[in-house]
Amino acid sequence: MRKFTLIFVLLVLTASFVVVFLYFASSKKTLIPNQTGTQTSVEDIQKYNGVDMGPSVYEDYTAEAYDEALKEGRVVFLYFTANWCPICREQEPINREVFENLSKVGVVGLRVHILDSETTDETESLAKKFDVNYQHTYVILDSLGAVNYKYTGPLEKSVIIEKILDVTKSIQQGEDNKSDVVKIEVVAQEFSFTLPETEILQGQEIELTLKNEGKMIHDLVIDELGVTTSNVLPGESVVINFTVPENIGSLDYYCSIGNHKFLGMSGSIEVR
Ligand SMILES: [Cu+2]
Repeated sequence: MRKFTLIFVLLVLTASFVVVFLYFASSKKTLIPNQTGTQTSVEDIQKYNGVDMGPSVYEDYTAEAYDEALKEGRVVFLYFTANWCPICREQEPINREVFENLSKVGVVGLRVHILDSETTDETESLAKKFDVNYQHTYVILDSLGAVNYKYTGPLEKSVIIEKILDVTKSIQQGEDNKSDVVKIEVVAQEFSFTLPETEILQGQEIELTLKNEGKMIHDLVIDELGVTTSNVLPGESVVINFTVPENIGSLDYYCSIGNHKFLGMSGSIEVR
């Protein structure tokens, strides 16, 4: 009977050790920062390659840098940190890597010291303003200076990038809505172009879609603007963007494939 109890106790102890070991192994794993980033984030960054919102910086907080960022309507990334804190120390290279990846999105990143020897009255009052009571806290402000994201604890690189891009994206979309780009669809066939009866004005921004509804390859060239679409296969379309010059009365266009131009694929758009 005693032997049986002993074996039972040993079994329970072994099981507990296994459970405790597994718990620590798994929790340790989640704390290892993801250095590679996710596919979505990389794609998001690539989307911004064409839209240069200025360089991003990551530096120590100064009132001047902070005020200027707010005045310019920049997205502001605040990392509240303490020089004695091991988690902050681990996050620092991750934060720096984030900013290396965000070179064109114009984010101002500021390292704000709290609860340590480098804390100043200014950094302390900034922490109070955003109700930050602990180090290793992230605060992201939108272009109006409002808190868009706040988190205390370690964060993976991909998550930080995602949170920052969420804010810059909404700004970018807002700007896109403001500019009134005129969209025109031109249909190519053998052997003619069909244009909508849209009024084109000097100085206007145009987004032109060339849709090939024919059976041959076509393109569209506007010599005055140096605009040439790629070759468009039957059933496919291509989009080009250009601005109509101020000093122009018409835009001549044609298809440069074979002798299509002389078979009827040319014309002139009146500009007012
Ligand atoms: Cu053609």
